[in-house]
Amino acid sequence: MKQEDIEKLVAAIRDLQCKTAKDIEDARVRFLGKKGEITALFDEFRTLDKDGKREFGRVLNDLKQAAIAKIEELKSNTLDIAAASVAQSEDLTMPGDRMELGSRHPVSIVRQEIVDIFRKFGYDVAEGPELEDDYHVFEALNFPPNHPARDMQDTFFVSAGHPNPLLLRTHTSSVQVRTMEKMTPPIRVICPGRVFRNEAISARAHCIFHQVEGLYIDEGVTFADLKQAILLFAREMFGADSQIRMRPSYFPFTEPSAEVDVSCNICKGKGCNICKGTGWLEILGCGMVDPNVLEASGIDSKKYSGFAFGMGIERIAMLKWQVNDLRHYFENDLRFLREFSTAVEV
Ligand code: 2NL
Repeated sequence: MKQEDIEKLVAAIRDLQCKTAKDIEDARVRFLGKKGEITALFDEFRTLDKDGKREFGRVLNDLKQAAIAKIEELKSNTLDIAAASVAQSEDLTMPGDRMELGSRHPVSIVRQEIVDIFRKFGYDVAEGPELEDDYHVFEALNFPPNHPARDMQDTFFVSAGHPNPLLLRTHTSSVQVRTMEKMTPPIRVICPGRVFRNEAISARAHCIFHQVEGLYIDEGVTFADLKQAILLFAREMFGADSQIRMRPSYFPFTEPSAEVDVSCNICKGKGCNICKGTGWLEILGCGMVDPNVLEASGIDSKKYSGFAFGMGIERIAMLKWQVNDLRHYFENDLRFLREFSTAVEV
């Protein structure tokens, strides 16, 4: 075995040129076939002594790898081969692979449903930042300075120890504050969005959830308007025969305030385990916007009045589909998500 024979082969392979698939196959047989030139060198190699094996082992292997690589390169650069392999392996007239379509998340479905109902009533949709400041989340909404919701326990503060610290919004009311700052009444707006609270995660509480809040401000708006708006919403959302009832409640930003129950659409008010035998399900909180809140955002509370309401989207979705654990909404387990796949619109 001679070094120069090997070098000649290296050069021959390097300079190899082929036009057709046949040329490439001929070249492969010439070098790598059973009786090929490289194969012959390997046969000879086996007869060499230890020193000879040490001398030629590496170069022979390199030569063989270079030949294989060159043949592959020629194959991929030669059009009729590429075409032939497509023709052999694929029927281009076959229908494509089916893609599994994702489906909308239940929270997303319900948010859209709520938004659509209020759009039909003439409300605009507004969105705003999730990272907010203390002023828009608390101060402008009439939270007294020592209100427990400002406590570190409930709110994720991003920068503390500042007169107007940054924080993750705990409700979307901040978007409505920004709307009041920008607009003059009449204002009809709903604000869907993600909110954050520093809570231990359980079946009934999560540190991230979704809300839709609504705000209606004009001259002469009364509690009767609020009641009617909520009743119409409940009938659109839960069925035309739904009833509502209001219980007095307290929020810092509304006065008077109420919590609203809708008649249980499972047992039609007779009492079942979903409504815990009461016939009623709590769906939202609401009230007449506190004059302080209007004034803080530059709206004349002598001329204008308004109502506002807020609901948790996960809660409404739990009632709609009888989901018993809030954590399902955040785990993205496909077995859960696929239950909603019929709701896909393609
Ligand atoms: C609930 C209760 C509520 C509001 C939200 C609001 C916003 C402005 C002014 C006054 Cl800018 N009020 N929002 C009012 C009453 C209740 O939410 O249980 N949410 C999940």
